[in-house]
Amino acid sequence: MKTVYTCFCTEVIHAGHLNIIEEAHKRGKVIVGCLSDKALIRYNRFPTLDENARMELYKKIDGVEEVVIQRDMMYDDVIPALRPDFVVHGDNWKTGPESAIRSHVEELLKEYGGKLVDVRYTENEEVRKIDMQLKERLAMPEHRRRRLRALIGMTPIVKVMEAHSGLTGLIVEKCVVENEGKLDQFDAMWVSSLCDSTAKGKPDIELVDMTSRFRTIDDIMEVTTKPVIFDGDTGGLTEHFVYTVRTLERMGVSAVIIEDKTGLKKNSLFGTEVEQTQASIEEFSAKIAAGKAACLTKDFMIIARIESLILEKGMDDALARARAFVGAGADGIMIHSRKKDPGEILEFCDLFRQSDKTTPLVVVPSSFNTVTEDELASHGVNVVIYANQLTRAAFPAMKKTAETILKCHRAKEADDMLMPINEIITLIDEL
Ligand code: SPV
Ligand code: MG
Repeated sequence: MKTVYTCFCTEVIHAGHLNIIEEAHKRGKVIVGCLSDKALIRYNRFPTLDENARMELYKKIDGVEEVVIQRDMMYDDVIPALRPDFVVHGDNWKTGPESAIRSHVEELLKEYGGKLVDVRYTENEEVRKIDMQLKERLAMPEHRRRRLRALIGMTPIVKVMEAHSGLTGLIVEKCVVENEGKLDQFDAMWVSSLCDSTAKGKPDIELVDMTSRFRTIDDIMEVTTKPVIFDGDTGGLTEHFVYTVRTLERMGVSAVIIEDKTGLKKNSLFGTEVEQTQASIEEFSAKIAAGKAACLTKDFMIIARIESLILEKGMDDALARARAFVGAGADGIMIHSRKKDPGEILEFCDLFRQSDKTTPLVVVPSSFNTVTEDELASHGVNVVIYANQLTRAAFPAMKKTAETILKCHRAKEADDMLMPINEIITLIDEL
């Protein structure tokens, strides 16, 4: 009896999957691989049913002989171990980043004469609707909010990219790349005060009010499913912060990061070039504790951001604050620096981890940008935030286009630098 392998990620079995099983069954004994949660989040949607529940679902399909877990998105674990005569997959993986997986599977099969069967992808109204419903489920506040904590437990480092509008949110949501034989994507979005303010042509001094900041979050959430981390600046008055926490939590935001500054906040990347005052440990601890007391779920995180290194107050001060803020209930610590060298950040992480192995650590490598995700993870960092790169990419491109049109008295010369019109009009999916 020949063996046929097919890998599933789905949480709902529809006509497309049944067709694949039928095609597989014609060729022999069917083994379904359930792609593990850890592998799934690197290139597909976050599962709302975990791998155990999905395995149970697949076992119930008629014609399925066996269900195994597949931990490697590239099939390196399952194919050499099972040596199936056939691998069956929908032909949708012939294009886009997934084609890298298909090519790799072909190579693996070639080694012992196994065959790849591409089954025509089922496109119909039912399949489209199910797909849409699964996506919508992830966007619901309950599902979205809890995913940041889940991701911290699932992946060596959670990768977060800034978003300040529906469009930038879509870029973070949909960008999947193939690199070094693997697929990858961002895990979550950062609603930066710097970028939100800059998009409105305003300075980053807590001038853009909370109602407007919430509106930005809503624009992003409307068109995405990934978790959101909100840059809450200083958190404002404690009496106001508790309301902010409630609103963010209800919206489905996963975390707010507040920084231990007081008075007129300026952007940290100015460092000591501008007047900035750090809040006392007692004052900031009280704000964290009040915020935690206002939370209605265990999912929502309040992360304390420490400005001691930015304000040149030293490592001991940063560590003392970190311990105090965790003691006050902070669900994570963000440590910031504007040095080009990541040395002081890595030193902080190593020292912090000596006595605290579990509290999530967050860093924002805007200045110390040579440091890699692997390096950060090896020093105990759990979340990396790319805080402003999309804004900084768009601004020079827009400026150059405006200048080119002014110089040429027409748009033709600028057009060569631009996205084609037919791409922009199809960029946004319609319901
Ligand atoms: C932001 O993105 O607004 C931040 C990070 O707070 S930083 O600009 O580095 O202070
Ligand atoms: Mg900020």
